[in-house]
Amino acid sequence: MSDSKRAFVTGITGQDGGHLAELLVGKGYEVFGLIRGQRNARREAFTREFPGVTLLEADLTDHTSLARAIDTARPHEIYNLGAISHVGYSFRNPTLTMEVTGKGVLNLLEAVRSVGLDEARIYQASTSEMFGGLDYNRPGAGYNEDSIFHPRSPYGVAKLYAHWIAKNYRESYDMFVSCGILFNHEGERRGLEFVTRKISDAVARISLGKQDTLVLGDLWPKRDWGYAGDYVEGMWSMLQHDVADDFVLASGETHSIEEFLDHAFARVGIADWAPYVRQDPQFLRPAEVDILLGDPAKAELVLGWKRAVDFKGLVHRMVDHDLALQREI
Ligand code: NAP
Ligand code: F7E
Repeated sequence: MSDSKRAFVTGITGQDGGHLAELLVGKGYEVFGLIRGQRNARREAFTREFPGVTLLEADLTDHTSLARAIDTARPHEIYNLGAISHVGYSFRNPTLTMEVTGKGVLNLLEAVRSVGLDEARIYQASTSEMFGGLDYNRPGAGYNEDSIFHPRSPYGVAKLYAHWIAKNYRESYDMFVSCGILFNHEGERRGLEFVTRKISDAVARISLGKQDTLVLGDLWPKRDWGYAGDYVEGMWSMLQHDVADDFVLASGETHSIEEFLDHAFARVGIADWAPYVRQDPQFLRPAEVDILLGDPAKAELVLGWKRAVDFKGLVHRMVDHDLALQREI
């Protein structure tokens, strides 16, 4: 085993996992990542991009596999990013969501204890979806670490269980478990099932004549959107801090999907996007989170965290990336 710091990352094949792997490898960590399934379609691309990262087979629903992977890596830091993370999917698969996104965290914490690694520092990926976006909470001010939770989806409820069990293990067993309550963060690694990447991909295709229409659900919900590369810096900072704690990472601005469409289409020279966008009830959710706005003051003050990419810069970055990608294909 090398002398460098070791990190174990669940969800390493996802959006944040890619950004975090890049960050940790750049900092000289020996990085281990969880890969699930007997033939994971993302393994090949991941290994090509990160040949130095060791992938260990496990699943958040399988305590034994987690314990084995953690015992192999013996990490100083564990980042738990693995989850069923799509809100719409969680309504259609609520039990699976609770098993992976909720109970998976308990499995991980118990696996850490069972291999005697209680001193490892753990990051838990909590979410603004735990707040639920109802305006009775902190009207106009933005949610912070003390705001009231009222999740509006099976995903949000599972994440709230995960958040509380993480805090409970911090308090009960004196484990270093920090929860990052992150608002939406996006970028070129974002899955096509999320609205921002769905838009940037479609805008690129439409501008190149490869697609006619973009079909979406509601356009009025507002989100506090930032760039994922900035947010993984915050995750790392949380584990370097003296004490385990909870931190909100957010941009402090909220924008509607319509505004995202404005900037995305304008980037390719289309001023009026209405003729290209159609709405379909299949993308509506049984309960919607109307508006999310975060207050990152604590992370800025205590961790010195600050986002670098603003909303317009984020949209442009995603559209430019997808344009380049579509031109190659
Ligand atoms: P993502 O792209 O959807 O990645 C999810 C990851 O979880 C994938 O690597 C996936 O592996 C893995 N996973 C799914 N089921 C698993 C299981 N049973 N066992 C082990 N791993 C499993 O998500 P993301 O956007 O990177 O988000 C990272 C984390 O932050 C998630 O926990 C998410 O809920 C949370 N979060 C995200 C945001 C955001 O705006 N992005 C905001 C707040 C919180 P496969 O590749 O094998 O499917
Ligand atoms: O939806 C609306 C949809 O799926 C954003 C996850 O990373 O951030 C993410 O959750 C909004 C919602 O992200 C479509 O109804 C309209 O109002 O991109 P999304 P999300 O639900 O905010 C949080 C913080 C997380 O923690 C989650 O893991 O866009 N919307 N039309 C649509 N959404 C999708 N996906 N597809 C549409 O066609």
